[in-house]
Amino acid sequence: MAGKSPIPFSKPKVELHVHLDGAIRLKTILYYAKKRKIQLPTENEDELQKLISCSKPSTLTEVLLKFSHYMPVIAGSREAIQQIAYELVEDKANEGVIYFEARYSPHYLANCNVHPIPWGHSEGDLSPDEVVKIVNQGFQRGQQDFGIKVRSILCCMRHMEAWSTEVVELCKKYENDGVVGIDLAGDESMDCNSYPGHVQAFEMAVKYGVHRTVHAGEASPPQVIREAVELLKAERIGHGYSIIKDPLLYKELLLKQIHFEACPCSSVLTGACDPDYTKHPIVTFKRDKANFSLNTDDPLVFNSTIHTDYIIAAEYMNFSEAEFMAMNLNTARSSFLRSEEKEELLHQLCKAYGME
Ligand code: PRH
Ligand code: ZN
Repeated sequence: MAGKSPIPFSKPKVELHVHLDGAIRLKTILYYAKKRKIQLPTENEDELQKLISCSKPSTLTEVLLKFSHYMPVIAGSREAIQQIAYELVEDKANEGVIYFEARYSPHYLANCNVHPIPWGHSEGDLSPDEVVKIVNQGFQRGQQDFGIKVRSILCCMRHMEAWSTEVVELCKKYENDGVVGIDLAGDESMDCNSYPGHVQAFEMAVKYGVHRTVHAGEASPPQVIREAVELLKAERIGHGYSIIKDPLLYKELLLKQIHFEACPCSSVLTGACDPDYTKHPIVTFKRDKANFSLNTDDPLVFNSTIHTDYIIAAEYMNFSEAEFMAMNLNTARSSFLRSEEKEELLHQLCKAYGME
């Protein structure tokens, strides 16, 4: 469908919502499976692609289960973690992204998980703290080699409240080493009515001056978005599509200029939104001049690049060149960069867009 179209926007882009562990190259997974002697159901790239990626609308729960096919190959390996970080910078540079914020769970990559499929295969005792150091090194090398800017966001996981305090402490510890924010990810379609552990961690984030984004309103009702903003003090919402079902809350968040990290391709393949892109909440966001961005989320799982999402926006949502530019400027303004760095990024974009 969208894959064969020409690139609709070739100017520099900013991306705020991409998961490092959802953006790994197939080749790298196969390489480390062989190197670490971890058996995958296949050694063939195309077959692995079929196994890992979603080609038709599914559910968020099903999509998240895809990660367990390949995460055992990467998690727990210092070398693999540094390599996926480095390669993501190269891939984003090739897509014309000049600044992005990549997110991941240090606990997942350290192999502390309690996933349905046990991951095992840790190289000794890799800690979440060391994972952050290693990812930072990969990003640092990537920034030097590919000339773009990268920052990271550390994820708390909805079902693992016990990790959240450590996540916010890591955000604080590495605030001068590329970590710019905290997130809450995972399966929000599960029953998570009360989450004092996350609330406490996000309160600490406010105290520490750590920026906050929360996955909400993807597979959950608008109430979860309200909680994200009111309880967790989120400045940005990951997805947030269900907001349009609550016009009053939507109006309130429009006034507050809360940023929605929208992911077109992901939103349909997770079953969050109707496959008819012409009726997508992003169309409403654009009409209402909401503050939003376009992102890939998990390009490995959705077999996509940022161009896939921009093509969808151009073909089905009528995005013009001027609207892509305005959206990217809002995206840069809503980034978690420090103010001087944000100004520099905005300046870089304006120059590339011929606005100064
Ligand atoms: N919604 C919720 N959680 C997601 C999404 C989606 O946007 N994509 C990835 N993740 C989770 C995966 O479990 C991944 O391992 C984790 O976030 C950290 O990147
Ligand atoms: Zn996400």
